[in-house]
Amino acid sequence: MLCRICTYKTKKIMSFGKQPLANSFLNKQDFSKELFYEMVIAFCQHCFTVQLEKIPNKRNFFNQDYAFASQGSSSMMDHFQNFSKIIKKQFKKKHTYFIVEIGSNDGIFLKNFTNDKKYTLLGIEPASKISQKAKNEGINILNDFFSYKVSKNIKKKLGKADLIYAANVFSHVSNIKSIIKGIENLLEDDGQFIFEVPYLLDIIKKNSFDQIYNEHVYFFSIISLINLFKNSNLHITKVDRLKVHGGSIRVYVKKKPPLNNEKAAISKIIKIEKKNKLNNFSAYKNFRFRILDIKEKLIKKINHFHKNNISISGYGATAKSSTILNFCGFGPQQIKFITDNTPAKISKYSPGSHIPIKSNNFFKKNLTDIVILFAWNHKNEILKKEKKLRNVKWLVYNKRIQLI
Ligand code: JHZ
Repeated sequence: MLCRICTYKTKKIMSFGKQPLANSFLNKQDFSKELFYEMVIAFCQHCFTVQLEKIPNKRNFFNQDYAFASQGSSSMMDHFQNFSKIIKKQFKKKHTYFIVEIGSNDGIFLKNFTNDKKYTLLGIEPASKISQKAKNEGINILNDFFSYKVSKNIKKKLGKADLIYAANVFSHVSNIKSIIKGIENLLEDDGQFIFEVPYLLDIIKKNSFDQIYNEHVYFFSIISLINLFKNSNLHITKVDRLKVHGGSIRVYVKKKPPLNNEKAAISKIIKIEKKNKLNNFSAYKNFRFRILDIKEKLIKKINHFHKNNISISGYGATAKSSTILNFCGFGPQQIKFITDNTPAKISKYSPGSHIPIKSNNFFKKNLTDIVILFAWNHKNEILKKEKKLRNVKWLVYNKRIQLI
């Protein structure tokens, strides 16, 4: 395929076989209508972007029925509240500030600004049901996808934005150039575009290949992001590494080029990326090898448990679990159920693998010998919450298959 960023021919890394839409939880009667596609990742040797090959149309999944709700995790609530404090400290000079969030989900970030009139808020969120929670908090929500066209309408009605924020959204959109054009158009000259995405270096180092699913079109390194912004009037001025989602980056983008000290800090990160060969196909060839190795070991382990009547459930019906379950071919024979605290997921079935999703109450009443921690990125929060369950063995699988 041709690279979506620079149009050079990409090199295939590997296929994960037929995969469903990661967040499309189903009712039994819809099993036969389920949509599958072949999930392939590729690397561009010219701009160094890792990306999915063909993906289904985003309107098939980022729609009114989209199930993921950010406020299901208290540590993520803390994360966004802490970031809002950083922004509030910066926003001291003017009387009013206009904050736009692309992909505002249930309002987890914007709700931190609602009690101060100096902030004008706008969330842009195509998942209308999930966005209702934000609307209930009085946040102005536009149920649409952000694009250049949408940016023009917003600018006309509300003016230019001081902050455009996008958490776990920027790597989700294949038409990323329209997003960048829209940001350039909507952003104040001294404004900032700040985004957070899972960091490719962490994915490679921690072997967290289950971050690969239909919603994540791109897997960014700083080297690739520099190439992405090259043809725009936007510049990366700062990068923070974050612990969330197994390792993410928060990238600060401005209309002004970075200062010398900012440039030096970015160069340091690029040096680390080059040391880890993120600009070289060899890193991805090794990644593929490790993924296939874990797959084989995980299948062996789960089949061993199954044969020996050791019962298994899952914790967190994450988007990530969809990749693992369908890649390994697991179903309700091996994994009895997955527990999740999201009302829109409970009583439905997992995409492709058709494992029942159950409440936390059900989980506690039907404890299994082994619990696969599909929400491994929330490990501390979950183990703390469930610390009374002494006989349960938690299984994690990315780098090494381990019982904890
Ligand atoms: P979590 C989603 O991925 C999709 P997922 C998306 N593409 C993305 O980029 C990331 O988020 C940011 C549940 N849970 O955060 C809630 C409990 O049941 O790993 C969630 O369904 N009990 C936008 O789905 C799931 O686990 C708990 O105590 O991989 C966690 O999903 C906790 C803490 C969570 O994201």
